[in-house]
Amino acid sequence: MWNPEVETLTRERMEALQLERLRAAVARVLARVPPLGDRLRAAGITSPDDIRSLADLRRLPFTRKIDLREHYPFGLFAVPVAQLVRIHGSSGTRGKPTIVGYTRNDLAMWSEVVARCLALAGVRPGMVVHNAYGYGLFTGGLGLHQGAELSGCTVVPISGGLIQRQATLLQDLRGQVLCCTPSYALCIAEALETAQIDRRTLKLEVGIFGAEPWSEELRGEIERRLGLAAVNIYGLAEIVGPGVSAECIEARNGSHIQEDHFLPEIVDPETGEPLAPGQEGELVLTPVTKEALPLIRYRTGDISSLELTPCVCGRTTVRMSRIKGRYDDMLIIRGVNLYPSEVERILLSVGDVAPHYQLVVDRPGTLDELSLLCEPAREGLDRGLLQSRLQHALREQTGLSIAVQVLDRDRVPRSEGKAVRVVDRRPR
Ligand code: DLL
Repeated sequence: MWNPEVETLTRERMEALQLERLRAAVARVLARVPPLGDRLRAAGITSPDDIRSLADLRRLPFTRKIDLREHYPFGLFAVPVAQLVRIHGSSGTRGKPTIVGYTRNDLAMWSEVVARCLALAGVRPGMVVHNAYGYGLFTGGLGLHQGAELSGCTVVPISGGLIQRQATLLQDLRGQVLCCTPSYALCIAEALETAQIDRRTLKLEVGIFGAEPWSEELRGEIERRLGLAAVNIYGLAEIVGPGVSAECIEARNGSHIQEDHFLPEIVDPETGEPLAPGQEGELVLTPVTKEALPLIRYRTGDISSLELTPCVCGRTTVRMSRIKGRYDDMLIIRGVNLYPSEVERILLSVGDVAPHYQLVVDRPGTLDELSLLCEPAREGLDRGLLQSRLQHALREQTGLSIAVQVLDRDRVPRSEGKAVRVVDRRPR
């Protein structure tokens, strides 16, 4: 454990720490972030003394991505731009990126939580970290980088791209920890196969994968092809970047949230009503120690649930379940709700299919139609048979008829960062 003192706190002591920090965050917002401070005052919160217990968190108004957009770029910052040490952005493809910023203390906190996540994943000081998350405005590259440096690892800052070089350098520099999106891990596996590099000659032990939804079935596929233990890491730029939570290598059953820094809640995505532990809904996070961007009750849009039962690893921190998808990425096809991650699960459980796929939604007439582009796992498979097996499994398990197109190998678009799983061609 990176920080056993915090990561094994009793519930009572964790909640006392959270309450103290929440009050400080509320004081900060009231004093320094006029748009959010006014909203707190309108909800009857005029001083941190109005927060008497953690239950009062529920009285506070939500913050959403739209608020960051409306006050783009610096309107919700609690410090002058000159006090920022770094600026990042969220990788949203729609419109302008969401801009976030960090003070020096924020960067130190971020490194600390990433170091905890690396220790969760079983990373030890001295290991070689091949960091293929993109460096730049995206938080993945630099976020993992600074956490791995703090952990005492040797970082190879390769970033994304130059896929064949990824394979060669992974072998030559003896990377033990691979950091990238799960979809890019598969591209690296393919590049190794193309370069005829036998994975048994590599030193890989652990993969730290996140930044996009992925299924348990994809975990199995990546582990088989790369010969490593794949661990899930979660985060978002608005809260800090990667490092909000990660799975422990012991259980790999839910991601431990760094809840002394990020207060988690699950709410009904439609009504905003709080939901009980175990219930699935939208994850809401309050980063209570951020100096530059202290958001209150930020609606992540991500669908998850919380788990408080003890974990075999000995940490006492709350765990969040694997993200099913973003609420706004949920497809509603003829009344049926469908997350792309569910399609991934079914696709990979059928077998004989490569783990690359894309869903295309169109509306040729009045009804939405969904098709699935995928590839056979290897040459020589009967594509007609594969198509009917997939269509059958998808209909059985989702209730929808999805037109499956089994393309030639390498025809489903690849990406070096987050995979594009849904192409929406519906007329707007
Ligand atoms: O993706 C931060 C990150 C970098 C996380 C590297 C993990 C590893 P954003 O670009 O702001 O930040 O995108 C955040 O990505 O709200 C989720 O929808 C999705 N996401 C991130 N991690 C996971 C994960 C980074 N492990 C958005 N599983 C989030 C599923 C994830 N979705």
